[in-house]
Amino acid sequence: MRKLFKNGTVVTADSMKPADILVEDEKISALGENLLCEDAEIIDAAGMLILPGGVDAHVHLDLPMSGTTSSDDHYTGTKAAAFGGTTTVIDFISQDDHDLFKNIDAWQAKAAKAAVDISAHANITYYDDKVAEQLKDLPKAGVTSIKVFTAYNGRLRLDDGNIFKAMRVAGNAGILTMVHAENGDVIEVLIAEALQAGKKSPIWHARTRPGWGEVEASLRSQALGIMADAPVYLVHMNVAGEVDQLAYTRERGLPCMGETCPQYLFFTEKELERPDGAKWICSPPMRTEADGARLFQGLENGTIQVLATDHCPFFFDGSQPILYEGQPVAIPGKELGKGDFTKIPNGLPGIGDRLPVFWTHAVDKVLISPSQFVALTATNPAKIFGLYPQKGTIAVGSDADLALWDPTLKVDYGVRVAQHRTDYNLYEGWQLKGFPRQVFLRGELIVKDGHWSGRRGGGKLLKRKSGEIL
Ligand code: DUC
Ligand code: ZN
Ligand code: ZN
Repeated sequence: MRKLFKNGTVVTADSMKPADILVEDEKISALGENLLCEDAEIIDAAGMLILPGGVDAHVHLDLPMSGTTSSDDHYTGTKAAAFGGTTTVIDFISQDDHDLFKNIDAWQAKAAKAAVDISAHANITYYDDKVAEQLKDLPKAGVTSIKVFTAYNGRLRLDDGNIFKAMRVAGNAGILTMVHAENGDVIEVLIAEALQAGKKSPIWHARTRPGWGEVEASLRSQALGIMADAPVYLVHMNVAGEVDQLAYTRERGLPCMGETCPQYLFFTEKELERPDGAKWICSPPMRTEADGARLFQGLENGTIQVLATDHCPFFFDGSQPILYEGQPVAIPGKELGKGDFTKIPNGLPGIGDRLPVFWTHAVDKVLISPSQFVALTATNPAKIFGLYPQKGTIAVGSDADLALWDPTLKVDYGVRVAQHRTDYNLYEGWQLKGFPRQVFLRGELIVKDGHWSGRRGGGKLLKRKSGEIL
């Protein structure tokens, strides 16, 4: 199979210039002006920017929570990703069994139906000497990142001593430690008090998870990493003070990095006061406009390296079916927490929204350059998580994951356009400008003008090497 992309403008993290792209056997085999290849299928990309397929470093597919399961599985979620121009995602492997390798096997069985390329981080939510032994061997299975939690007491949280120990083993083994940084103890106290006082509406989700807990826990977890001689990556940064803490370590040349997600840039906790506020419940919660502005600035000035999604959708009303691929589907969702915010499944759709929403509000508004956009949404996550240069760029030898991006295309966005398997979209009624017209996964056309030609199981399970510190 040979394809020649003619007349497009190729955007990478370093440059933006007219170039043709020749694709052979899933890879980019030549890149340059006026390429010729007699037997190649010609794809005319005139007027298009050609971006590397997006890399979403933080998604939750088929995740059990609050008595239900997140409504996108490894097929539907990756298909939705593709519609938004993302061709690689990194999911999480729960530590359901203490045995890390059994968990990887179980995850691979579920991920085999992915429609774009996929890998996973390993959650470490239980730690002992046996786990430590296995942890250092995770890279042999292509897993080079773990996630630990400073919140969710009695469930997912490790104490600081065990986080420190896990980071030390991880650092020695070339594994990056990602941290969910909130103050678990304070959250437990505040939730108990709120429930006792009958304060159960969605806004109390935010009020019981104060931002100062993240400021404190983000510095604490970076400090643990520094003491353990291990790099740290802060996930879903959502508060200005966290950006300050990350800037503090980075200014000192320490190996700390971070990510934020569109929901923290474009919404505030005020959404939780709406009658349908449950739609915006995720952990950590959204904060204020000033926090969003500081996060945006962190992306602009390089303090924050990655824009991911934390995609973890639930139906708003899972008693009412939607039509998905022509079939009625209803999955219990946010309604489970009617009358008690602690029972609302935490999480939001976003995997397909990320690129067009951020393009509209960052690149089209000339706040972020197209190359910076590519860096934040594809190249940096590929580098940090050990997928570069196979993923995250357009270069000879890279996988031919390409989004033909029309920067002039206006789309009235919402649940009808987004392909997530859920009944709502956070950006309902938003007018977006800049959207992918065609998406290719390793040279295969999988989306064209809103039509799906990808396959269940068409994605590859990716083994990752140790990543880079950016
Ligand atoms: N936060 C969520 O809101 N959902 C899934 C996991 C997480 O960290
Ligand atoms: Zn988290
Ligand atoms: Zn998450």
